[in-house]
Amino acid sequence: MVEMSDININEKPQWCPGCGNFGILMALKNVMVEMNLEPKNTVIVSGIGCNSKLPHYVNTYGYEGLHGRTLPLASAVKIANRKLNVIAMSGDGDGYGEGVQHFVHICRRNYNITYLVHNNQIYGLTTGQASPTTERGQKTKSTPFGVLESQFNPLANAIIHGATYVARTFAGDMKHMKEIIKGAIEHKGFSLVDILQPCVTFNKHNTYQWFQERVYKLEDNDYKPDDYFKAIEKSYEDIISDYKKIPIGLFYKAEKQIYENELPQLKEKELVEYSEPVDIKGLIKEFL
Ligand SMILES: Cc1ncc(C[n+]2csc(CCOP(=O)(O)OP(=O)(O)O)c2C)c(N)n1
Repeated sequence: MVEMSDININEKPQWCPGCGNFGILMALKNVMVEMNLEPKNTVIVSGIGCNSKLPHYVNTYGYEGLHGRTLPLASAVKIANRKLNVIAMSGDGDGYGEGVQHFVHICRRNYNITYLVHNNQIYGLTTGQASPTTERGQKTKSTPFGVLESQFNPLANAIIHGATYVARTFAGDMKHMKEIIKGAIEHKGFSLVDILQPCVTFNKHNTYQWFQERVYKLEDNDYKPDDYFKAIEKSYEDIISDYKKIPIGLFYKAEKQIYENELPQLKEKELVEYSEPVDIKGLIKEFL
């Protein structure tokens, strides 16, 4: 049985006091214990950003990659060894800005990967520039006269491009976060969990109180996550209501073929189980 002491690590998080990342870290660790996810079989892959330091604070395998390249790395890990639990994480900048092209195509492929996006509606690590999910009109360091673009809708994009578990939760609600993350890890296919996360230092607009006054749970409203078009429509409620209502919960869930299970090269065994060393020189020669 996995105990909390197995996944705790003697490393103090470098986040600002009150940062939503603390809650996300705690929720993930609790889920790992509840689901008995063994650290030796779990890899947390991240990009660059405040959020992306999280793999340093859990005793699993971890890989902090390049900015925006979280998903290609996570998919490479999955293809190398499907037996691993692969949890990828990004910020809204990393995932929906620099990494958006990967996001689209990884949704299409439907890898069995859990993707947690710490959506604080700002570039945190670089101290407060607008991100793709910053509200239109909001003044930030990079938009002193207000954001001119309309907001990126991560949930609609995930559904349209083929993700099979699409959910949103809130870093101020530990119970909800745990349930949604647990469902995402249990799900067989690509799951996006967009986590609304206050950045207490660089986003003074989307505060804990601001969210608490607006979020409501889909599951309390008889919502069923099995209707593709209804899910897309629901994912626009925050934008359409001018942020008076922000639904959280499971928007969409479906079953679909998993990309890595259809690769003919992996029919017999995992890539890491092939014992023959790769002939690098021969391979290079072949391509020259
Ligand atoms: C290719 C590249 N472009 C830009 C940067 C600078 N940079 C580092 S972190 C970051 C933004 C991080 O914001 P987000 O992904 O939202 O994560 P947060 O820090 O808010 O958790 C940027 C632009 C970089 N490291 N690499």
